[in-house]
Amino acid sequence: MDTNRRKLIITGAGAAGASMAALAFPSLVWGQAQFRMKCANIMPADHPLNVRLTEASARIREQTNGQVDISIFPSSQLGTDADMLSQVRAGAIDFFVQSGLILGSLVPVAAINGIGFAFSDYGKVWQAMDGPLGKHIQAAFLKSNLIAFDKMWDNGFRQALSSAKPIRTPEDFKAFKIRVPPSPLWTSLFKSLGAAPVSIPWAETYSALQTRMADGIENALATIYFSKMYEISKHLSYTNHMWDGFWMVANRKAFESLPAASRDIVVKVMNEAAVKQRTDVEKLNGELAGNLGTKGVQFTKVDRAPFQEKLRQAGFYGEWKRRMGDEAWSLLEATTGKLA
Ligand code: X2X
Repeated sequence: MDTNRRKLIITGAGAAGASMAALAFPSLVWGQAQFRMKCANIMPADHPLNVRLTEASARIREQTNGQVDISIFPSSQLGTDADMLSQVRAGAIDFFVQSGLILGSLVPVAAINGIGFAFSDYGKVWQAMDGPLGKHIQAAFLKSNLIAFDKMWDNGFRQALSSAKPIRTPEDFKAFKIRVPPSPLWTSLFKSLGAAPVSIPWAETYSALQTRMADGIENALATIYFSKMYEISKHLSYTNHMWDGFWMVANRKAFESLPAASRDIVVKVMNEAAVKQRTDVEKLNGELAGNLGTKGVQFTKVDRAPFQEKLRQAGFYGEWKRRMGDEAWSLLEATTGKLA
């Protein structure tokens, strides 16, 4: 955490009140968590995101001597993305972990990691997101009273998954009803690729494939695997069209109501967990092809150049440069090289 944010958090008003309450009524809090908090997301419970969050929550309980007890709610248990975003803003939940592109409905610049074909590999991803671009986005979250933790969690490079036929060229996307998450960047990306994107929350995606409301989806291998989307759609094309990761954002007031020492523990443990989760996901995304193959998934390698060219011709990069602003765009291009 940078010094400014640390200062800001340490001077938060709630902390003094909370520890005085503990001093005044020690018997009431003895042996029980003083701070029960909720952390929600849409991902399956056995995805590394939730495995590492659960582990981190236990570690936080231990290191705060039971003071801070964070319950993890996976699998959209507390609602859709839109519901959870309102809840974390209102303080009904304390932490929300979700794709920058979806959080972009509140903090537009948070969607920038999803610019099509921007990142070629993980080295570049973490250079940007752990570096100046990530800092720029954290500052934007703070303006909306959300504290974004330093280390993003990995979802992965996203691939196209189709029910009827493999996607090989941009022409295959013509009139292809691809499910996209609710996010303007996602819709724009697939419109620019010539597809017919339909915006559907993740919790409804499996049934959208079943009922053929969508011809396919796009997501990272690990997410496809843990959500069992391969049961319906079996053609996976390695489009690598975007890198997607999750920000952990906290309701500022709730977070600042923790005593300073506990806040430091939460930040440290969550950041460490995110870094471990990155290794889990990268490994899984590399290994899962074999496993998905045994479940009948067929893999297609694609030439990505014509897809990116199609985006260029559609004016996608120019439009998103305008929408993201020159500062953020140049921080992105400092890592990815020139896009627009
Ligand atoms: O596809 C989604 O909705 C997203 C971004 O939440 C996931 O990757 C599961």
